[in-house]
Amino acid sequence: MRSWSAPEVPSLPDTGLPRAADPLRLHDTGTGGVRPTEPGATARMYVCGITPYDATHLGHANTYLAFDLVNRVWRDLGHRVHYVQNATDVDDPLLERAEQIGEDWRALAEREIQLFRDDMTALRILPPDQYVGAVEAIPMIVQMVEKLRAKDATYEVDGDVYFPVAADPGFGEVSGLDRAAMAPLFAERGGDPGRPGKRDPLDALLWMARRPGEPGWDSPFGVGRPGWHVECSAISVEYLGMAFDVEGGGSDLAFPHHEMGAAHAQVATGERPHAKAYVHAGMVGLDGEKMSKSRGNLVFVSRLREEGTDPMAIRLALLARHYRADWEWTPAQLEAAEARLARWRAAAALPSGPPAEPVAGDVRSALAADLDAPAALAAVDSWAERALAEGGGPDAEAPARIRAAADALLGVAL
Ligand code: 5CA
Ligand code: ZN
Repeated sequence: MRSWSAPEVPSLPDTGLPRAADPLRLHDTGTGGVRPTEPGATARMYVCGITPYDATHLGHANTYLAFDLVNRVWRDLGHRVHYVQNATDVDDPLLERAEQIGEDWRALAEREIQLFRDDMTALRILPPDQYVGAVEAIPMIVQMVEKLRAKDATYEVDGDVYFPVAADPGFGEVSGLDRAAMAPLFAERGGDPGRPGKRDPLDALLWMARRPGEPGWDSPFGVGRPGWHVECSAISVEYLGMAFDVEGGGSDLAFPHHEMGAAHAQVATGERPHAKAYVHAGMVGLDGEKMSKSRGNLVFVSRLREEGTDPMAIRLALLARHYRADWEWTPAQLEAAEARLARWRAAAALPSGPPAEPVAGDVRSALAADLDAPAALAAVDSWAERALAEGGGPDAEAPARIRAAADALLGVAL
């Protein structure tokens, strides 16, 4: 599918700022620790995309923004970034919503994906190099299920194909959960633990035989459609290979989604690990509940934009929270972000200011330490306050350098 258009990313050394040096450290869910990422010349990242049955809400935006920071920090360190994202453009919730509103499921998906692209563009989120829909990925998915079948890592229940989790000795390493913790999450997040005929309640659906009234595609295992986890597993391995640097998403994807995806990939290829780090953003809530399409308690990015909110203020409101925190959205946070944006813009428009080098250094070190965006914002705040208090400063290059650093590292255009 088409990705979206890339904003310009300034190169900070070109503006006279020194090169970045601190390697990016990120929290890995499986090991529970913060570790340095060690990408080669090209850093490789897969981030799970939306299921396009409703508009992008602030929870989604927060998750994509976290991985946008990863992308920006790697680029600032001189890496090329190979970034892949999917869109789950055929799955139960999409088909159910299409049925409910009497719209063709393809038209619904297409419309919501376009709205997502527009939201991501407005928020200046760098686009993936490959943006891949589940439907267009069916040949890769079928190939992965065939590889699993060749390794005797599939079985059938009434025409549906399952993956036995026992096939992967590393099962559990992605989420770091034990079976007691896995069971309720599996049931809650799209699994079918109680289905008669399964060998293990946790076994995951790879291919679902066509149901009446639903779409289906030809395959060596009959006409049907892919399970959810194998979609991301197949797409990531196809474009990035194994042992890519970061697999990302919200914390609700650690189990079962990323756990199963890794198990599929590891068994199908005979290599491990699927990703070197599994990185998860916290959940954004509203009124005491996780923001979710099924709960309907959503604040949409597109709605805020329609109301005239500056997307850079939305970006700053999200950056004010650490990406791994779970937090509640309130309108007051947007007001605070608008005030911050106005201060930054006023300071960056002055003819001079305090030197930018230490500020860029502080922003870089904050982001390199597991994406501490709140600390990065505080560094720019103190520069802006000094510049405004003094009506400028000794360095005529500083405002332009601060604008470049805010743009390149934080994605905030001043
Ligand atoms: N299509 C699948 C992934 S393959 C999916 O989970 N789609 S989604 O539309 O439900 O979510 C898209 C991304 O936003 C996922 O990474 C998910 O973890 C994240 N997300 C969903 N709700 C929230 C929330 N309330 N706060 C933060 N992130 C969220
Ligand atoms: Zn996914």
